[in-house]
Amino acid sequence: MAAERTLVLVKPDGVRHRQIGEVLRRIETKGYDVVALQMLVPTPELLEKHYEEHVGKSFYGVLVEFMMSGPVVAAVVEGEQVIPAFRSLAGATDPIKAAPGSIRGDLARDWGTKVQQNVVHGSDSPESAAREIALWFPSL
Ligand code: RTP
Ligand code: MG
Repeated sequence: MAAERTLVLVKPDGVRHRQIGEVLRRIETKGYDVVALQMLVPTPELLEKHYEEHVGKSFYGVLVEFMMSGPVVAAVVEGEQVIPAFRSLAGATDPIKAAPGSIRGDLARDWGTKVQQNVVHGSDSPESAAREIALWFPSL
């Protein structure tokens, strides 16, 4: 099967807790390639496009505020079935429910009422991946 690409974000909580290397290590150990990488504080405009499916939901404001609370590391990761594989590495959205062994299950620190502080983002479909990679890496 052909290689595919996904967009991974290490969210501000992961950067703050010095987990960039640990997240990238898990990706590389699994056999995937990091093919593009950058660190930035996202703008509201970028986040509105990135999270277009969530605009208007009750948690949207809290999510955007959190995502702008510090730098984010954005990576394009490549390999066979990397979109579902990274979702599996990341674990469930809610860090409380994320299994031990997963990135969120092992690394999330600011859990409790803060579901949004779940260390990483990963694209959820080939369509989302293409859209998100074009947003975060327009030169690719
Ligand atoms: P992601 O997009 O970050 O990979 O996470 P996901 O697919 O597992 O979750 P999704 O439903 O797309 O939600 C996007 C992010 O919004 C935050 N969130 N907060 N009820 C809440 O307060 C709530 N629900 C979701 C999380 O940061 C989630 O990752
Ligand atoms: Mg999502």
